[in-house]
Amino acid sequence: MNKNKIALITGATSGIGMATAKLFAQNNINLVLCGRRQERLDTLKRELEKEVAVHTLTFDVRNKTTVLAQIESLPNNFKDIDILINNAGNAHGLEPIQDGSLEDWDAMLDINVKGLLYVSKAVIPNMIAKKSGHIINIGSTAGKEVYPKGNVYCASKHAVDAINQGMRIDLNPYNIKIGAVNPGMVETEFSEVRFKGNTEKAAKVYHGFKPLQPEDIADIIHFVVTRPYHVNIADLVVMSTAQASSTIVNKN
Ligand code: NDP
Ligand code: 8X3
Repeated sequence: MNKNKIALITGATSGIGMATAKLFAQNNINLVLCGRRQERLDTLKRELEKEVAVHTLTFDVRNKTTVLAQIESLPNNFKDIDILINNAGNAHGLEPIQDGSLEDWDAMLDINVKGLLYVSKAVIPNMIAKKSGHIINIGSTAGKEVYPKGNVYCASKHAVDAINQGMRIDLNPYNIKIGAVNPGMVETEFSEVRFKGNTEKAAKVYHGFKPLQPEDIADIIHFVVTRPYHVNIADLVVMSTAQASSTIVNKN
């Protein structure tokens, strides 16, 4: 019998990461679930370990020492990561560049770009050693175009796009699959975080049209990881049917 694969998912406490964890569990993929909110990780672990083996790691992706130590500390039966979903990320604020906050800029670049790099740095050596593995970087349509007031968030996701391409080139000799999934608007806690807990403002983002749901993205991620090994989905953009670009959304 084939051994279950092991996936490490960052940002598993909410939205796209949580939906992906649930779908992976239904499909017999063992899980290393990461996030900062321990209670949510514990609840998810209790739910999903009825189906697969689950281990949780609590860390802030901004803290490189902790990221490396936590991933190094994985028990032997979880060390051999087959799939890395670099999903943790968020937007902070939506302001023209001249009004942007330095703290928001730091958060977006430190989490979305440097955090993704730290986690990858910890996971890649084992993939190189075994000459197999699959990394999926969650980018965004914001990594393909820039929209008004999106400035630094868009820059962080353009960086993810560049890192995705760079990883694919550099890890090519090691038979490692690298690809990005770039969603448009998905109804998660994303806008609540962007608008600093203002739920009313966040909900308005998704009014008047049917946005993507986190389960839609999980379904695509699962499709990507279940292709035959010689097939690598290198870069995928997915939007709600109502969305034509970052700024063109058919609302009624
Ligand atoms: P959510 O806010 O629902 O989830 C974000 C996840 O990232 C949470 O699990 C959160 O966990 C984790 N996270 C955030 N900051 C940190 C940190 N400093 N350290 C560790 N983990 C962190 O948003 P989404 O599910 O929508 O976002 C997931 C990814 O999808 C992000 O990269 C986002 O940019 C991208 N995306 C989202 C879109 C959308 O419209 N929703 C569209 C395109 C891309 P915790 O707080 O417990 O640490
Ligand atoms: C999240 C989608 O359009 O809010 O990456 O930037 S958007």
